[in-house]
Formats: sequence, structure tokens, C-alpha cells
Amino acid sequence: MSNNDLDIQKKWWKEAVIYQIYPRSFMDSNNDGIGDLKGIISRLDYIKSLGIDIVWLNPINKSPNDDNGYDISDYEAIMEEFGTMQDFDELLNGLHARNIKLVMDLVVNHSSDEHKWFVEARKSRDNPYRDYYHWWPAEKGKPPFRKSFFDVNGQAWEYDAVTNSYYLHYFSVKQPDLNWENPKLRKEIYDMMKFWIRKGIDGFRMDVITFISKDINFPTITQEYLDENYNGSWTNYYAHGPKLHKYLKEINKEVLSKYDVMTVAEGAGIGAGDALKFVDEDMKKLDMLYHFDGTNLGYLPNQYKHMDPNGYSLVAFKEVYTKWNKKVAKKGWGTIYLGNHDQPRMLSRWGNDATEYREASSKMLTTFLLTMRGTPYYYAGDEIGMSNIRFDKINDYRDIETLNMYEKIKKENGDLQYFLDGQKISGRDNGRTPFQWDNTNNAGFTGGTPWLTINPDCKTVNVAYEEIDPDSVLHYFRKMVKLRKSLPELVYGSYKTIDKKNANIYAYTRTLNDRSVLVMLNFSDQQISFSAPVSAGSVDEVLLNNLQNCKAHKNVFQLQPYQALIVRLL
Ligand code: ISL
Ligand code: CA
Repeated sequence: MSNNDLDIQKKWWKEAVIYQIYPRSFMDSNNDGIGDLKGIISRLDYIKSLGIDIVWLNPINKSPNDDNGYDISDYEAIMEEFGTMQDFDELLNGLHARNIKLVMDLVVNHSSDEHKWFVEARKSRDNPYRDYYHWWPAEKGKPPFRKSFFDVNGQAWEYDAVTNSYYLHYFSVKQPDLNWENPKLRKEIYDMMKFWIRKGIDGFRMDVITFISKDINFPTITQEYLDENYNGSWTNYYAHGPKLHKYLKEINKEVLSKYDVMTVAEGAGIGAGDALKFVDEDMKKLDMLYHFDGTNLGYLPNQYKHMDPNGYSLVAFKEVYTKWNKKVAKKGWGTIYLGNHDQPRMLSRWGNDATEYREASSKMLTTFLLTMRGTPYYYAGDEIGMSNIRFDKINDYRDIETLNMYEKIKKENGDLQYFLDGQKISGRDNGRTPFQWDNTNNAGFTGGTPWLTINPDCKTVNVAYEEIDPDSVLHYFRKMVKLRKSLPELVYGSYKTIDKKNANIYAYTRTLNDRSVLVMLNFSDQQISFSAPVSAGSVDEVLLNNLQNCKAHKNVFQLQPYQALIVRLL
């Protein structure tokens, strides 16, 4: 045991399990095919039954839904499809009554082009809202290239004839970037944050917050420059704006420091070396950030999220999580996730969704998420083992990222089939198909036509079915949550990897006050013999096992495909 374990400041958000709900896909209450707040309210007892502590809701603010709510047209109103402010209050009260906290998405790198600020700003160059956004007057010539992630031409500057100027949009043309240089804009955002905190919410997940500061001289940037300074990536460049940390400090001072709320940054473009700049408590900025080093593993370089035919290397996977943990071992705090609304399903991406391995590998991944050091962000649907839907046709998709990327490749006469094959692995809609409640029509999600096709595996992969089966993925998740909550070493204990170079097994100990547990995870579809680095007598009891058998002789474990074992060490 190291003394540092004891020095870690205790916080409710370090001890919590966070459950992420994509409202559009969770439960539809009025049969329009779109999940809504009343739908979530109707499932509060289910959410409570999971044992989780915090719900993170993807954006529910008023939005024309160009990017499913990540394009906000009124920060203090609720999206019509999702319900009313009354519904929101009821949801918040319902969660709090069950001792569950609520974290909301804060989308302030950009607004919708239908937000009144932008509607005004584009009217004239001297409009009072003009400086709420970034403009490039056309008489200066074409603006220097900036990449847009969701633009059909890949260009982040859009020409607007009304004022003969271009505006900046890192995401779609309907998501103009807000100008954080403007103190009036910043004040509006801080007031808006306070509005929600005063309503009683418990924190914010901050969407692409690393992108808010721009070099407003807009220098010309070449690929060589990106290669040399930003590992070739626009995301990395966008994440290192000159005033980012000034703004984060200001957000903390003006808003966060006044309340007991948690924050987690979407850490796009941030490497482990920068982690403490964000989450060192002494710097008074944010509490947590989630990185992309894990979720980006195994994709081919320079090709749009196509999987390397050799898959990903478990050794590299272990290195990523070990490296990040090390950065926050003494100061700050980490996060762990394997999927969310921007990612394919964790089972398909990191486990094995073939029928024979579906359950074992789902449970194994759940064991990983809930035994690692750092706050787990668990994505709704993973607790029942939902998998990628793997659409064949572009028409099946609803996600602007996939649709606009397709248009772009088409314009460039690129290989559309290759792109579609890649989307089966990495497309965001894989993680957005409606939640599977039972085996009735539309999986019990809606009585209407679902906004996105429901995964046909819903006949057997659903809550109702798994409630009855005591060995289901769902029951395992509940057991695992309980175990985490009953063992302080799984929250505050130090983390140490074992047999780092083992290509199939991820094993580590978690230790607090001389109490240790050993976690062994078989990430492969083979039986693997694993020598635990402990003397035979020191393995005490098996605390959790995702399969029926535990074959062990002295300290050698025969781990079955995707087996997960947690044992107490004496
Ligand atoms: O940098 C990227 C380009 O590939 C992405 O990883 C990017 O960081 C990510 O897509 C940002 O996600 C967040 O902001 C988007 C929204 O579409 C996502 O759903 C959200 O999670 C724009 O608001
Ligand atoms: Ca609805």
C-alpha cells in the first residue's frame, strides 16, 4: 500500500457509477418514434434497480436536431420532441427522490445556426451579436483552410452572402462556433450554467470543450505544420487553443467554484501528458476528462475509422489505460469508458458479439469498467449486451457524420463501399439504436415507427428476457456495481498491472490499506493458462466470476474465453 492512497481526497463523483442515457433512444412515451423525457420518467425504477449513482443525459435543449441535439437553438428551453420544462423538473425530482444525481451535456463550442444569437449575428456586420461568432470578411480573400468534421466539403468556413463573410463551423454548417474571445458571450454562458445548477442539476459533461479557444489571427496551416506540432491531426490542433486554460479557470471561478457540481470534459485531442492541466484539483478547473487514446486504438491511420485487419493489440490497450492512470494516480482523477453515443457498441468493438461469446465478453468488459481506477461512464444498453447493428445501406443511417462523410466521398469519387464497410465497425448509429426493453413490437421502445431501426437481436437481447435469467448480462452488471460499492479498494485503491506483455490477459491488482483484489480478464476467444503472481496460499476467495467454473491449480488459472475473475488476495 502506498500512503498516497490515503491522501486521495474523497468525492461523491469519484465513488459514483455514471449511467449515460441517449434520450432519443431510451424510451418513447407518445409513439412518435422518438425517445423522450416522459419515457425516461417511466423507467426510473429500472434505472434505480441498476444501482448506478449518476445519470448523464445527452443534450435535451431546444434544437433543430441537425446533430441530434448537439446544435442548440435555446439553452434554457427543452427540445419539443423530448417534452417540456415541467417534464424536466419531474425527471430531476424523480432521480433525486431515488438518490440519483443528474449531469447534463453542456454544448458551448458551438450553437445552432437557428439560435437567436446567430440569427441576429448574420444580419449585419454591426449587429450587436456579430461578435458572438467567428467571421472572415470576404474582401480579405478566402479564409485559411480549417477542417470541418461534418461538412460535406470538409471545409469549416461557410460563405454567408448577406454580409459577404465566412463563418467558422468545426462541425456542421448548422453548428457555428461561438466566439469565446467575447466576454459578453462568456457571461451569457456562465449565466446559463447557473440557470441549470439553480434548477438542481449536479454537473456538466462538457462537449468538445477543448475546442473553445481559437487563434483568432487564423494563421495558414499546412499538413507539415500539423505533422510536426500536432501529430498530424486537426483534432489535436483544435484542442490546443491559446486561451483554453484561461477560459477553464474562468468557468471555475465564475460558476463551478460556487456549487458542489461535477464536471467532465470531452477530452478530444488531449494526450495523457496534458491531463493534469485540466484535472489537477489545485489548478481549479475541471474534475475529470475522458480521453480518446483507448477508443481510437486499432483503427487504420488516415482512413476513416476502418479497423486494422489484425484488430487492436491488448498490450497497447493496457498501455493506454496504465499510462493515463499513472498521470492521475496522485493528483486529479480519471475516467473509464468503452462506448458512448459517438462510438460503436462496446461488445462489438472490444468484446465478441458472436452468439457463443456475447454474454461472457459483455460481462468481462463490464468487469473491466467497474474494477478500474477512475469513474466509470457506462453507456445505456451495454448492461444488456446490445451490439452493432451494421447497416448495409446509407439510407439506413440517420447520423449527420456518416451521411455527410458519404456525400463528401461521393463528390470526391472515393470508394463508397469501403466507407460503408468501415461504418459497420465504427459508425455512431451503431451505438444509437433504440433501447431493447422486451420482445414485443419495436422492442417495447415505441408503439410508432422508431426514428432509427431497432437491432433485430432484440428478440433475445432485452431487459424483460434478462430479468428472468439469473445469469444474464443484466444481472451481472447489477452484481458488479454492488461489488464495486462494497469494496473501497475498487474505488480509491491503487492500480498495478501484472504481466504487461501478455497479449490475451489483462490482469491488475487494486490495493487499499493492505487489502488487495486481483482482477484477471481474458480478452481472447482461447483458453489461456495464467500464472497469477502470488503464492498458492494467498488467493483467498473468488469475489466474482462471469462463468460457472473457476479452474485453478495453486496460482495457475485456466481462464476460459472471455472469462473475468476477481479474487481476494491474502
Ligand atoms: O474530433 C473528432 C473528429 O473525428 C471527434 O472525435 C469529435 O471530438 C467528436 O465527434 C465530438 O463529439 C461531440 O461533439 C459533436 C457531437 O456530434 C458528438 O455527439 C459529441 O459527443 C459536436 O457537438
Ligand atoms: Ca416521443
